[in-house]
Amino acid sequence: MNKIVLITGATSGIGLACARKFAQNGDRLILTGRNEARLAEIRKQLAETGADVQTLAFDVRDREKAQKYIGELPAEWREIDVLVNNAGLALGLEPEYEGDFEDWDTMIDTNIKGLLTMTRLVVPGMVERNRGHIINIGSVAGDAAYAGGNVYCATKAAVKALTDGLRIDVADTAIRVTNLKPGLVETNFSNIRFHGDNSRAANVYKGIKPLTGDDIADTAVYAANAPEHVQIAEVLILATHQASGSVIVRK
Ligand code: NDP
Ligand code: 8X3
Repeated sequence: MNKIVLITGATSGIGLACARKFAQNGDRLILTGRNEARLAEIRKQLAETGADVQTLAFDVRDREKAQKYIGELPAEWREIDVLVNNAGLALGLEPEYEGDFEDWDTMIDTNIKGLLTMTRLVVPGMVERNRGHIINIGSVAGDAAYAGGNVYCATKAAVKALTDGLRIDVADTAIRVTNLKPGLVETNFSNIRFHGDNSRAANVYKGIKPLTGDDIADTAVYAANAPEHVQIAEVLILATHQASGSVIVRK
């Protein structure tokens, strides 16, 4: 059945790939991100393929704006079936004792508090309708810390705890809750992590064939379309030559 899917951070990488795959699946999309011009461009491209797309430009850290935008959705867009909590980032790879306070705040405010805000705003409607699916983009980084990953890993461990907690809290409803945990995915992620140092970012994917946003989006669409009695609770997706957050074999 054709669903309404809200994706945070849909302007790039995994979020954009999810937008394209859900659109191919015939779903209606609410795409969010901070970059309004980029959102408009994506909306236009998807509309040309026949997709029905709404865009909302806001920062997930801005609780007031998030509340206003979600609250003001027109009636025909209010019944969100799938929430993909994807917006997130890593900043820095320093040892914990040398980390940057501002980077820490940005990661915690986006990856944890932004995800919580969106969950708090969207899930009550799902509970009321006894229908819905929350797909949180966690990470292999949430399973075990790696060198320099400290605060980023902690935010993704929090995503795991919040996803598990939400699954418990809605277990008496028909709502499903999924934690999708990618490993190395080549997106804008490392450029952001290294504050625009593109050659350092490129090194992250040297000697290994990384995952793509599409690889992750395929699983998100699969989980959202599984039979109603099937809850894909958690999926760890790694590149073939990656065994964990810190074991990567480069050739
Ligand atoms: P990208 O940098 O390519 O995309 C990140 C997206 O998040 C962008 O659309 C960006 O949009 C959005 N975003 C960032 N901060 C905010 C904010 N404050 N408010 C709203 N939107 C925001 O990276 P990925 O696609 O790789 O990352 C997506 C998710 O996947 C993240 O949660 C990341 O932690 C996770 N992940 C990534 C992995 C990887 O190896 N790439 C592996 C495991 C998990 P805009 O700038 O327009 O706001
Ligand atoms: C992103 C994956 O392990 O490269 O969450 O930080 S990792």
